[in-house]
Amino acid sequence: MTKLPSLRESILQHLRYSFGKDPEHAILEDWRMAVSYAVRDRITDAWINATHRTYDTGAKRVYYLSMEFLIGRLLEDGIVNLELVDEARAVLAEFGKDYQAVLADEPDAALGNGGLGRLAACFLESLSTLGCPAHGYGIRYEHGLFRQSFVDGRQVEMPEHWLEQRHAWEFERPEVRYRVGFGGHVDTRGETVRWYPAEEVEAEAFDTPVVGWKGRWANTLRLWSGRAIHPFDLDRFNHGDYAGAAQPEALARTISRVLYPDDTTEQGKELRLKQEYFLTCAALRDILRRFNNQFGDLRKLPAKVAIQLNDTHPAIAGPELVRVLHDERGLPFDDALEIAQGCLSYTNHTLLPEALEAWDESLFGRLLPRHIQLIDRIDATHAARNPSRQQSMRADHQVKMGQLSFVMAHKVNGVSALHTDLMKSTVFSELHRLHPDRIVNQTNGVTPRRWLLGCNPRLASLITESIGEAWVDDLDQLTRLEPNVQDAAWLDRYAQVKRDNKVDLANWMARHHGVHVDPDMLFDVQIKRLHEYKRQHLNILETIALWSEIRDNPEAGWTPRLKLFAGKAAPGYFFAKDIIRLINDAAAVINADPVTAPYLKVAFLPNYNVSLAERLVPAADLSEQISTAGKEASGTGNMKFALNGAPTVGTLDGANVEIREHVGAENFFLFGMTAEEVMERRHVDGHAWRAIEADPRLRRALDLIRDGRFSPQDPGRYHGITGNLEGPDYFLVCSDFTDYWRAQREVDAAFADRSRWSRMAAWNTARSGWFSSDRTIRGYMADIWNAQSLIGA
Ligand code: T68
Repeated sequence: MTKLPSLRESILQHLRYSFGKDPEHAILEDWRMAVSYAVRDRITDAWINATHRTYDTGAKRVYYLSMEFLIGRLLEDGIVNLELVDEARAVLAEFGKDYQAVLADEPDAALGNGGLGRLAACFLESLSTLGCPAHGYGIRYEHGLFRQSFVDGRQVEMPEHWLEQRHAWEFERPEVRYRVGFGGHVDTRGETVRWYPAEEVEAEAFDTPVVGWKGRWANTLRLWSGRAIHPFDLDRFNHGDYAGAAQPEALARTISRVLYPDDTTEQGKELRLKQEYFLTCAALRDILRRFNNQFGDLRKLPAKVAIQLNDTHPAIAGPELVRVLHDERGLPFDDALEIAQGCLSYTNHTLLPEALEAWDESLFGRLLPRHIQLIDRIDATHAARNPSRQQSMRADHQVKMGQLSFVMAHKVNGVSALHTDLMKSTVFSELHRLHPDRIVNQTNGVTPRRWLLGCNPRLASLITESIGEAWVDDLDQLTRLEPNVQDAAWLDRYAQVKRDNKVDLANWMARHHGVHVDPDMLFDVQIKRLHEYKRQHLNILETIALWSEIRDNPEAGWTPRLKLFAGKAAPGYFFAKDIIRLINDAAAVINADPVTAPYLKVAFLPNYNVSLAERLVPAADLSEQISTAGKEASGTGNMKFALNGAPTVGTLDGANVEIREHVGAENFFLFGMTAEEVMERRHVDGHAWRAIEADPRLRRALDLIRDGRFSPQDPGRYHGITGNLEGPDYFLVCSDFTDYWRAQREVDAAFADRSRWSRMAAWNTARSGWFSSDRTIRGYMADIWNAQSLIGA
């Protein structure tokens, strides 16, 4: 390995020789690229070494298949993990460049919708930190999640072009290409079955190295891009059909063009199914090629290869692996099935019936005619071995991907203790009875490098000064802060960190969004995808009720509060978009009210993404985790807030339950029905009306919305929302309102006592170490993958 020059030298060399600029003429983007290349060079050494070690030791590899990797910006990740922050800042300062501005110049790679995609990104970082040989496989979407702006309070979607700016992190691998087929027919001759696809495209690999803490290890994120096998039809061109000549290329590229911006219902779109097969087919070919080169004997596959399915989106991996092993490599079907099951495992992220993937069987059979045959054979084999089985993978003319994933996996996991229990008792109850050892829990986690060290440097410094730096990759060490939490002087410093972070955010909001807020207000934050079950509308109802109460009695000693929202709604999810508009409309009215101005402000920040979360999380006082119990599988934002010292106001849902156990009930504002009570309440006739009748504050808030107080030009604008809440109210907003109001007034009282509040916040930090994704990944390695760390091996 060549010795690299100093970071300063590296940056200047790249500026000159990679970008042809001297420091005087370099623009911000040149600096960003030069710093990125200098950092990348350092990552590349770790990366190539890690690959050698994996080959030399013959270790088992983990493959994480996911339609989404919400990686965000990568430069700061690299700088932080290589401990180059001070050096990079100094070099840039020497040339009059602002470190933060250089970081912020990087496009935010939004190759995901929400929690599922961000979890995949945290997992990759932890896999590298732990030195577990791993690859992430995904799609290199040209357009990530849409860019959101507001026009008259309404969400407007614009395409995201993250690849239009220069991007420093990927290595194109033109030599790594696989053909992926669709459609066509199946030819059966006795035992020999062959699939002849009608259409074929090529998947080309692009690799991004993912470096772990201190650069000890780096793994690969390999993203597939679609291309045509014969990109240009010269014959059509020569006949004057210029547009038609380029058509094969355009069609193939469509496959990796857009991320489906929907985290609720699977649109029955052919293209989505094509994307899923495209990712899976290319990934499996790549995995088998690597395995063949090194090991050869296919029966060893489960000993050397662990394939994790991030939700059912890559579930076609089951039948595809069986197809390759049986149809192409000639293994007996039963052996192929057993080998595939030995490799595969599946993570479930939702119990919402509308989000469980099911494909129309005629579409599925048309696109993947051999796979549907194999699914039937897998289903029949499973039924024959389990005679009491009643459900099937094929029902209602659909292919049920959850059932398929369960049967094809040797382990199936939920993402929080409550969610895993509910999987056993609801959607997978029959399969759980037949395979009682298959479902395991792996409560989600977040990487502390990005979600504390990187995003909250002030708090990170205070922690390191107090207990040393070992916490960064051993987050349980945060409990060593417990004595500090009893110390008034230390708590003052902790409170000062939070205040400084709030001042930064307030300045940024004033500069970029024209929103002016007092940093001494309570910063109450709800940031996540918009969804009825996440109940942003419960929050805005409480805000409107609070506004009315303050107006009634402005001198009652209210705790000043800023209600901050951010999040995107799926473009076709009209109810969620109405909620956004309502929040914006209410904000305009409330923020213009001089009576309530000292006590209440509301802001909805546009275009929520990873970078905005990194800005908001360190500055939050209160974390809103208010989903209808039983609906949020886990949550991961809840963990980021707790770690950064924002106590939760929340229901007993997902990982909130475990957060409350860790930080202590006295440092958590609990409200609302339990998952069991929710199920019972739904059966109470007129539950919404009963709740409204019983609570005049709720009654008044609903009246204000329905009567057009926030939409005077269009009084009926929110009748969809009020009609839903006063009628079916499936997510039980009304039934939980009164208790939510109570919890929020407890928050007011607690916040008014500043030393009490700081103590609660600091307990949250000290007790959140368990929510590191390092802990989660260790769990997967031990309970699911049987994989080992190669650091120090
Ligand atoms: C989230 N799911 C869960 N789905 O809602 C959240 N879905 O509770 C959990 O913490 C997180 O996963 C990680 O486990 C999602 O984010 C999606 O984004 C999605 C995307 C496409 C189709 C279905």
